[in-house]
Amino acid sequence: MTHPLKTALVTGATAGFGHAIALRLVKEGFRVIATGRRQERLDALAKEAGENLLPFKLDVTDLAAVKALPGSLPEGWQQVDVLVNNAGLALGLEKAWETKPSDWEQMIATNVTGLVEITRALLPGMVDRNAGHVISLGSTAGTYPYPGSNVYGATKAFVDLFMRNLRSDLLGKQVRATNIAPGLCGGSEFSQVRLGDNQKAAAVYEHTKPLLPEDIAETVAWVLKLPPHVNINMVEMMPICQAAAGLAVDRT
Ligand code: NDP
Ligand code: 8X3
Repeated sequence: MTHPLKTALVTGATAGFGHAIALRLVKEGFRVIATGRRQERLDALAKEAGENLLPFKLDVTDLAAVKALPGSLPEGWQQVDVLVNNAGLALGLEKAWETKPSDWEQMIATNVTGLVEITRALLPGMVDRNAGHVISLGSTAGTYPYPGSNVYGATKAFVDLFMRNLRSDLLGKQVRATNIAPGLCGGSEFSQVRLGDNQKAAAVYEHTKPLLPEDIAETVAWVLKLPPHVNINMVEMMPICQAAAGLAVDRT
């Protein structure tokens, strides 16, 4: 059965960008499948958003659960028109040779493997219906290197080219693909997760006015709202207090 409202599935909707995107899309008139690992957060979000939001526990690194989509969704929610690949994380800021192998593995499993497998699960339906939109959260870290970004930045560079390559495969189809690549953004749990320390996380945003999750949600709403013949391939966004500030030279 098709539903008059479009359905969006947002990964990582229990915090930060995903939470703001899920709420914004409900406001924009979508039915939203909000996913993440923390059930109590999903339940709270469902209470806040009302009947057009379905909380659905999903760990994107659980490949059996990801591959079971969309058939594992409740009846009436299986036609996903918009996929927002937002779930992701950075772990640590150590130099490459000092990092924990498990941190690299988790970033790759979440930001790369989870993202491509959920896309593989939901894209065929969009192609069959010849309508849909895949939006992924990349990062400025996928374009500009910085010390300690090593595998995190590389996963986001992967997202950029994966989305561009999707566009190539989708040529001739009415399915859109967009990479949204923000820079410094506060108001989420990103730095707590990365640094494992609330004080260190707060210091990242000291004396700055970073982007906020609502700015990302606004951008998602904008790319979705454009006429169907318009595809935004990539959006790179930074707060005004941030810029790429040149190459470094070792003068020791
Ligand atoms: P948060 O840490 O606030 O949110 C991350 C979300 O991802 C949470 O909802 C978390 O939910 C979910 N998540 C993490 N691992 C998994 C998993 N294995 N399965 C399902 N969900 C998972 O971070 P942000 O909102 O800041 O980041 C969102 C995205 O934007 C990420 O991809 C990040 O890399 C990217 N980004 C962030 C920037 C920033 O400065 N904040 C800038 C540029 C890009 P749960 O723990 O409940 O599973
Ligand atoms: C998050 C932005 O600069 O911390 O992707 O890598 S940054």
